Amino acid sequence: MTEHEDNNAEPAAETHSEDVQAGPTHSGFVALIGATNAGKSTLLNRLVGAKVSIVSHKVQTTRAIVRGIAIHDNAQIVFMDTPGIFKPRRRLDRAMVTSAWGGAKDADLILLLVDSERGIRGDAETILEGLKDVQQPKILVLNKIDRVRPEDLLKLAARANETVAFEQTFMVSATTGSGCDDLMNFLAKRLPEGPWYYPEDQISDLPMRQLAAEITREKLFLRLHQELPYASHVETEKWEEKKDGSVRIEQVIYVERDSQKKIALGKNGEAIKAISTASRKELSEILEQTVHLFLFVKVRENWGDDPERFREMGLEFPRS
Ligand SMILES: Nc1nc2c(ncn2[C@@H]2O[C@H](COP(=O)(O)OP(=O)(O)OP(=O)(O)O)[C@@H](O)[C@H]2O)c(=O)[nH]1
Ligand SMILES: [Mg+2]
Repeated sequence: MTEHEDNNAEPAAETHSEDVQAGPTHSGFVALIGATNAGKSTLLNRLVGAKVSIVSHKVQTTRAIVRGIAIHDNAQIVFMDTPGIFKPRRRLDRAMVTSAWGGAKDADLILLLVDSERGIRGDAETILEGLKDVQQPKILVLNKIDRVRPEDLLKLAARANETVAFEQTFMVSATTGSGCDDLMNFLAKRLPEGPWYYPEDQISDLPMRQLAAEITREKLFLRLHQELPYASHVETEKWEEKKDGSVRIEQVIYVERDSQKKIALGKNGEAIKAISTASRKELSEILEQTVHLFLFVKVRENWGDDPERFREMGLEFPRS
């Protein structure tokens, strides 16, 4: 951090406070990587100050890179939320993990997020090892500090820093916001000087149609269990702005088998109704307009091997 401290070395006597604020802009891409469920999407939303990426208690919620844009002091920080890294089995898994590492390699800075309650084992350990070969500056972020004792945090920080040369270690709680200001202050200074990449009021690069599909997928992850969330995929098919200021949105939930369709619909359509209500409510809040949401469940065997679905999600289609 020391090489950046001279940014403050302005000739104070001649500088008005507005001039200091107007100083050089900083900008850059910051990848959030980590094991699945570490809290990457929760932290992204916290740092951006808006819901940009969906969150659930289940693993493998995020499937493709989602950019969330924050402005802090003179810096525009473009966070890249990535899918959690885990041992892939299906084609979709492989695409998700490739996308996560790709995100890291495209970033100016990498934040490794660790669930401090879970510690460094399994996937987190594999990622730590993998980070040794990544060139960019790396920052360690221990998340979920609301769930652990301080002495355990210190042990965890020491253990991670033994393996990878992290520039800094931060301890945060994405849900309470604790430690997040320090992290933002650091990032704003640490990113290189340069013009902003996005207009000032833009908070995400995800088109509304896709965010809307993601919101429905989140409700589905929260409501349905076992293999179903992983066997399903949501697409927005129709988006019609009405004269009365409301919007009609039609979405399709793709599942792989007829038996899954039955579960997604639920007894007397209860499951789909609950998903639809929850999604519509949140979409109305985000869009600030009345939303008429229509969900259809369709069986599409092997959607997980269909290149078109991957393109739709913003993922590369793995050849094998
Ligand atoms: N107690 C606590 N829970 C947290 C914190 N951050 C995230 N969580 C919870 O951890 C779970 C996973 O959060 P996500 O943000 O979806 O995790 P992720 O790393 O994006 O997961 P994937 O997209 O599946 O890789 C959710 O239930 C969050 O509410 C935190 O700081 N404290
Ligand atoms: Mg996520």
